[in-house]
Amino acid sequence: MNPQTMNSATPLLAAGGRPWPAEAAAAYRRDGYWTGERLDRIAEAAIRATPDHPAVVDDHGQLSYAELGARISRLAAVFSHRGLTDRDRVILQLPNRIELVVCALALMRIGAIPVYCLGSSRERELTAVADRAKAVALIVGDMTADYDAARVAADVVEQVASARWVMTAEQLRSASITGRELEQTYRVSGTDDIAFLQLSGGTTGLPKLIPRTHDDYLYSIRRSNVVCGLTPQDVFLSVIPAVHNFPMSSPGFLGVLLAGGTVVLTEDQLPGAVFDLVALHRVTVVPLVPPLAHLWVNHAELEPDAIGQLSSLRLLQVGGAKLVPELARRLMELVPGTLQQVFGMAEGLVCYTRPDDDADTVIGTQGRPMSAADEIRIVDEQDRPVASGHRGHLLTRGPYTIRGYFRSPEANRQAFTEDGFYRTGDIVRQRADGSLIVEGRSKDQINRGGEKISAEEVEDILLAHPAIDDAVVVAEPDEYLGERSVAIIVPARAGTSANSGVDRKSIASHLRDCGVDVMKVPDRIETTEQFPVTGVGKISRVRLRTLLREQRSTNA
Ligand code: OOB
Repeated sequence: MNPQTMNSATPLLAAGGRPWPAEAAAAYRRDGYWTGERLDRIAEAAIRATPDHPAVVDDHGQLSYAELGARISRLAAVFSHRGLTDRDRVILQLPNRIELVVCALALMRIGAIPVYCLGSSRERELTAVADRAKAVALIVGDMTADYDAARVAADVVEQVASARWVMTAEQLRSASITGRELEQTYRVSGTDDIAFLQLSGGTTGLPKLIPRTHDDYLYSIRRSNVVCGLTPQDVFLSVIPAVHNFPMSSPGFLGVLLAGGTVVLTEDQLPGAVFDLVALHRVTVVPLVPPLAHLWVNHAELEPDAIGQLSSLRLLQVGGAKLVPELARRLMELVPGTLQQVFGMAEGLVCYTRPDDDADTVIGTQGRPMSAADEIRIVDEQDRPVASGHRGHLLTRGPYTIRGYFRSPEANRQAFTEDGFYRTGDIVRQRADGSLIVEGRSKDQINRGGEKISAEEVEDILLAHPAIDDAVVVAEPDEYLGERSVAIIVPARAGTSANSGVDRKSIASHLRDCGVDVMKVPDRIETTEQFPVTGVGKISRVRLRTLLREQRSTNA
């Protein structure tokens, strides 16, 4: 059939956004960062070298490398038969199960582009994302007691013109194909084109799409493997949803497949069950977000005998949100010598503390950029570099940091400098040794235990409520989550419309009715007569946060 060839049409990356300038791309190739390999071939070396070694294990079964290779080829053929082809975007909303890995790699094998969505996404986000990506299909998880994913996906197909069909995890598992059809190869675009789209945590009304190429993503994985010292003996456990960039590529399940190790995926986050899994599979690497790390130390305090179950660990990674030094210290005591802080973003840049760093660095910093080619600028409000060691806005550019979101010219003007630096929205300080300390954030976002929520997105939805005149969503500190979301609402004036139903329950059910991600429902709702404003008449989020703090301390 078709030989694998470069497609002559304009790369989708160029059509849908901003690729790296030709000069930068040539330099990244020349200097060996971009190697022209395909992401879907990431397990190829291990498939050949150790076909019988366990590749992926989940709560229901496992696949050896040979079986993984065969499953990817078979599913690629199934997809091809269903009419999927190069550059077709496919929404992928699958839990931590073997199908996620097989499906993502099978889509990429035929040049189709997975668009990773979180399990908590509901109709509103799925529709918006499918629409922006011009997705042709949705692949979703099995029906659960409280969510009928296939029905919601079918509704999305109704609403989005480009979308044609839905497949469930169950259908993926039972899809069959004949031997002859397996022989085909596929026509795919170049490795400098989009491999997949990831959702940005977002600061705008709707999530933006992050286009990652085969070349840039493979480099970030290869480099992560070096920094983290991955070997075929490593056993990696993903407790956090594997569609997040952190457990996918830092070094993540993809790094482990590249190294020929074993990936364990679980849907159970309770520390008792997770500790059992660590002991059972002799897990060596686990990425956690701070709330899960919290659960781990609490569990170990309640059940000191359980600590022995963690003896195989060599790398306990914590990232996605700020790890406070107190929790870092407790983790150091729980599993000495294993803690690694990871500060990264789906847009690119990843920083790690290194296994041989001293305790102060591991406890007190979020690590340093992983690549010598990562360019860092720390600037003031006018984009001028701050004095060394001072805090400022973090900007970054490099061989695996995107130059633009997919089809978002407006957002790109704000999120990138003219010379291609990404404005991370993080406020950092850099030590003389290059280590970064995350000190805050300038973006309007709530980091709810690693899950990012755009304040503007939730505000827009609240404003559609008939009993709400105005709404602002801000973060407030939470002992367990780090931050939680508070909506401050100006109820509609009595007489103009019903303002009786402005409590969390009615708001929560309003948001659910709108098909909003369950995670985005505000943790707390407050009402006020009017908002404090800044000198230029804008709503002051800083003042709001202070007011909330005052309110809490008077209530306490
Ligand atoms: C990771 O990626 P995203 O895209 O979900 O979120 C990125 C943002 C960063 O800009 C920063 O605001 C925050 O999450 N963040 C951290 C952090 N790690 C991420 N803030 C403080 N300390 C940290 N260690 O979250 C992500 C992607 C790859 C690797 C690790 C995390």
